[in-house]
Amino acid sequence: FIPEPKTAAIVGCPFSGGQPKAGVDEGPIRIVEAGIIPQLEDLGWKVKFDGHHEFENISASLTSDPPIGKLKNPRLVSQVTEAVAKAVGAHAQNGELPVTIGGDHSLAMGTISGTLSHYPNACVVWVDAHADINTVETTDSGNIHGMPVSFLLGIGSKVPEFSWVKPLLKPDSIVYIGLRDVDAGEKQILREHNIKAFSMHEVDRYGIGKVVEMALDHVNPKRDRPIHLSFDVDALDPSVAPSTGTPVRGGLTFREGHYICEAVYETGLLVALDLMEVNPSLKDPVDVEQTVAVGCSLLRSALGETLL
Ligand code: 6HN
Ligand code: MN
Ligand code: MN
Ligand code: MN
Repeated sequence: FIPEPKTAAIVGCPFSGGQPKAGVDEGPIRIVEAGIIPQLEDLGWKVKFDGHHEFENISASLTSDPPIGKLKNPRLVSQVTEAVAKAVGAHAQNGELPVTIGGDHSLAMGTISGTLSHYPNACVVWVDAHADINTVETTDSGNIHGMPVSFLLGIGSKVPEFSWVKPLLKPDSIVYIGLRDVDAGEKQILREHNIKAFSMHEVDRYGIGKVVEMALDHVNPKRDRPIHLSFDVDALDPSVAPSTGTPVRGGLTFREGHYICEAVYETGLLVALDLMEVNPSLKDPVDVEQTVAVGCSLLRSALGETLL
């Protein structure tokens, strides 16, 4: 039984601690200012939004947060993502569809944990230029936004500070679309755990329609599992979404990105949605506005906006 939530709960997460560039915390603020709430209401959703989450009390409580191994801001990221997991889990429990707006992609450690707490059988469609699956051992940058998937899978050395993250995600329950900048250690992990990934090479070869069909056939062959869609805006080509922290050329077109969202919505199985890594401080105002607008339109597509 898959409930069909008619209420979307916006979980605004102004958080940048999973990576070093300031400004990604402004992403959710700009997307709400751009009118995402009335836009979703126009699609027929009841939208709940009680203000952006405030993580200041968490940062304030941490007098110091030195690296653990290479990991930067580990206590901050752990406590923030745990709070997000609780918020997302509670919205799911209420029969609402949590729409988490980031903020950096470390937040998905929280959102997906929250989804799995209520829908243990959920699968994840992860749309990104990057695999975000580095472990404590493989990370080069130490930026935790490049690591959430490994924590969710429970691979790599355990960090006691992250003991709240339960390894509830199975390697056959996540599928990637859009990859094109995957670290050597990450490629090895993908191979070792047989994790299905459709890179830009496959998007070129088969076309986005076929890729989404194959991706869903992999994680959701009977189309009976709830779907969590985690969309990193850097999956899109930088010409489409320029204002993001780790842009990589050769990305999804505007339509390819929207097609993924539309096709996931069409399954009727979407139970949680993330839009991450919009950073309104990295480009000139025109490029920033374009990136914020494309963020809004991806969210609308995932929540049922149709072309006809
Ligand atoms: N993102 N693989 C690189 C790293 O630092 O581990 C890049 C990660 C990017 C993360 O875009 O969400
Ligand atoms: Mn809330
Ligand atoms: Mn990402
Ligand atoms: Mn990315």
